[in-house]
Amino acid sequence: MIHNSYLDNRCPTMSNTLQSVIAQTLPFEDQKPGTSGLRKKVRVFMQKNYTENFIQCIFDALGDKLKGSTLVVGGDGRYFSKPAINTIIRIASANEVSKLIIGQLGILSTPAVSALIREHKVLGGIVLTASHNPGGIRNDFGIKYNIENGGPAPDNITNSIYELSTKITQYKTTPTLETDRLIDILGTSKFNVDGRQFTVEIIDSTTNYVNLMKQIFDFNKLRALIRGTDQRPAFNVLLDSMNGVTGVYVRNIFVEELGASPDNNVRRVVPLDNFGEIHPDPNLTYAKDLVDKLKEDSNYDFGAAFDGDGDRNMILGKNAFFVTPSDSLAVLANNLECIPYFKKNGVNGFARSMPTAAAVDRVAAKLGKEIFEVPTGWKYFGNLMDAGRLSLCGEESFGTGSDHIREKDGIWAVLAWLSVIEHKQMGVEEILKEHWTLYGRNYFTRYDYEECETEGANKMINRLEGFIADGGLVGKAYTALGKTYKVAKADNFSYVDPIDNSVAKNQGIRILFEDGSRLIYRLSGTGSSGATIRVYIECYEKEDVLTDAQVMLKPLVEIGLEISQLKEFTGRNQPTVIT
Ligand code: VG1
Ligand code: CO
Repeated sequence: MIHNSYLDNRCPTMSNTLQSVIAQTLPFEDQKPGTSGLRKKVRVFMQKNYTENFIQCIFDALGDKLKGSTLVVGGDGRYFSKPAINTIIRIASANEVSKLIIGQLGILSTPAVSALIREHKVLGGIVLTASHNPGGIRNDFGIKYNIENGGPAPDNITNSIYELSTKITQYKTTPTLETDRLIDILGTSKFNVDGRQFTVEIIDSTTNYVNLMKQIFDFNKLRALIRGTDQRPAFNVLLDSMNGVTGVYVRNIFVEELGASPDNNVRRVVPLDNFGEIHPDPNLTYAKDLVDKLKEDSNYDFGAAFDGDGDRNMILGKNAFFVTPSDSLAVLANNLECIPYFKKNGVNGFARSMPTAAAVDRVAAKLGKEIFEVPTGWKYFGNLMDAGRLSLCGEESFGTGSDHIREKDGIWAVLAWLSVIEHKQMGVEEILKEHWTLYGRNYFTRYDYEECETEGANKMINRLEGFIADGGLVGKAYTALGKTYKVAKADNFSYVDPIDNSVAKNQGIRILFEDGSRLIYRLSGTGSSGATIRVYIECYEKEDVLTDAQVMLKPLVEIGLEISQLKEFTGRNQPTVIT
């Protein structure tokens, strides 16, 4: 941490007035936010006025609330973050924002931004990340707006940002506001812009978040687990930040606070602006490196990886025993009482995104809790949390979180898992087996076909929609590898928010079979080029809980390919990623 007193002298008197100006611009056609913000190649954001336009549109969408407001700004530190933040500073100052709270060097994980918005009770925040998408000059950048509850902006706001972006003709900025090294150094700088005071506060990236985790979890118990005690050996973890933003939080929480070894218990904990050229997505394909390490070294009891911006997590047990995110959610739901936060606040309902396997539904039924099924994307959980109906939720895409913030939270998920392990004094695999014995097992896999030709992908989805429209699939039986599945229902998922009654339509094609098995098809809303098709496959077994998931799901996978004719439409014989 570097404190520098010259900051106080930067703008010593209000007499040094800076003038904002109005810059002329033209709209871009492609600024429609996807599942989680606007994500494009860095070079797209680098175009003249591209970033400026989008920031101005965010501000315009906020209307009068913006004047005199405070916003949090930060991100995963990927390439182009700094110039983007400097642009935000200048445009915010000209648009009558009164203060920006910015993570030092622009570093804040997505969950940390959410926590800060809530802690300081400010209007919202801007998150600079393309999350799990690769970074660096040839890869992706992203901008996302979060609202006052700390969560991603809901559809009505992102739609209005997009509407504005198609018409924008000018933006306001303060070109003479000196941003050089401004975000590098902790401290507060005050500027006078058009006679108003404009404040930039650079904060430590981890302090607030670490304090929040300390309030939620029992750090003494977790420390004893990780360090070992006279009675018990250390529980040997390996946490992989994949060169993303969680590195700073992992070092602070796990190494400094909980006593993990900086050499043996953590890896890739220095955030890099290109993530060291890896794909910072914690799954079996892109975090294979970690999987291999755990397979090679059976001294490790536990492994976890995080994505670029720190909201995703993958949980592994000894020998890389893989926990599906759907199972992870169910296990946590079943054991929340061992976490002080829930002991204190109680447990309201649970929720999952529609494609997420229904393991948590069984826990909810047993515990007598409400369960919600929402569209893909964390923004759909926020209203339920604000209304006190939802405590824990997750997505099959390696997202897990609770109502402590309004984003999914990778570090939180690992601390929650370690709390359960400490409480039960059992390993990951044992916990899963116990869970499956009690509840049965929802086998789940997802096939991703990344960057397909858009035309073929759209045709495939259109054809499936046609089947739904004419009701042709219902009642049909499909057989593969000796197993037969009969279609009970087929639809395109639509959701009515129980709190504000807003409607989200066309959220994924669902083919539901008589025995409860499901096939789901959707197009990704986070890619930056071509079309990524996701196929989600799920079945439930009450007794047969120890078969390999890929073996168990093989017949349904074949049926899924047959119904969709995916190979024919995309020319792909294999998925890019299987999780
Ligand atoms: C994907 C996941 C979705 C997740 C979203 C953002 O969206 O499927 O569950 O909420 O990424 O995650 P899509 O539209 O590509 O399927 V992250 O870590 O980018 O904030
Ligand atoms: Co993410």
